[in-house]
Amino acid sequence: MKYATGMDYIRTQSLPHMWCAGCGNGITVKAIACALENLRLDPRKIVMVSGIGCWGKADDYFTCNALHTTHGRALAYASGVKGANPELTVIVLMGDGDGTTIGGNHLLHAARRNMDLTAVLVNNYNYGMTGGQASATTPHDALTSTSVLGNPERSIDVCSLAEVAGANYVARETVAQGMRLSKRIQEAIANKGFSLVEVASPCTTLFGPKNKMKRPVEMLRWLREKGVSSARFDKLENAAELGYFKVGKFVDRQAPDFNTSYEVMRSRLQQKEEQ
Ligand SMILES: Cc1ncc(C[n+]2csc(CCOP(=O)(O)OP(=O)(O)O)c2C)c(N)n1
Repeated sequence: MKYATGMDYIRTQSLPHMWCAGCGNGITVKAIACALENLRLDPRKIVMVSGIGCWGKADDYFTCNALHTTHGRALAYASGVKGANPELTVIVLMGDGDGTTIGGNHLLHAARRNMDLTAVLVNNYNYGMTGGQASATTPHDALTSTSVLGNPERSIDVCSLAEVAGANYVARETVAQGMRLSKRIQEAIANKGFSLVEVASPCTTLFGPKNKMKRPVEMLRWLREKGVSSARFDKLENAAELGYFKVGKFVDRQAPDFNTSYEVMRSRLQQKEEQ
């Protein structure tokens, strides 16, 4: 069996990348590139729409078209791109601060609208680029530069949010299992409608060291141990309180995407005009 390398989709001129040692962003780039190769997509017909932050720099490392936008607004720009040219494959790259905190409202409505976009949201549990402030996914009681005595807030479950808002495809994986992650991204791109893949990833410079995980490998172990299947999660007592979270595919449905519905409405206008 031939395994994808993803190399046709990786912009080698931009390497080495700018991320810290042990960061999961490189694994996620590779996972996306392999998914694109397996789907045999033409890089000229793909647009990577990124927000701002460490993960927001990811569009630099692909051979595809790129649109580097503003913090929290990548989904709005991506909706414009897809609306203008439905032939394009649009992949949205957002951090947790980007996609769930400042941009949470856009996430809700992108899922509800069910436009054919694939959001790859790298959750490193804090605002990485600006110094490790708490975000909407920072676990309760975790230490960050803005919660030095522990986070008094509770974290949001991005996947549940996307599911109830109406996304066609929702999954979560960790960077500790890159091939599984790539498979989910491939499924997400193949699904016509709004898809969200949450990538649980280590911030080895800020979040890890503040939370008793001084070395990158300790964060990877944490992700691998705590990320469990839905079946295992449901069997564990006090799973959420003990820091376990579900990984796997949560939603894979075929509700009509926005552009398909829009064409139906447009044909009504045509019918009216012909009457
Ligand atoms: C509108 C706006 N608000 C705030 C900022 C400052 N800012 C830049 S990156 C960033 C944090 C990014 O965190 P996240 O989205 O989680 O991505 P990460 O860096 O962790 O990959 C912030 C607050 C900005 N550039 N624009």
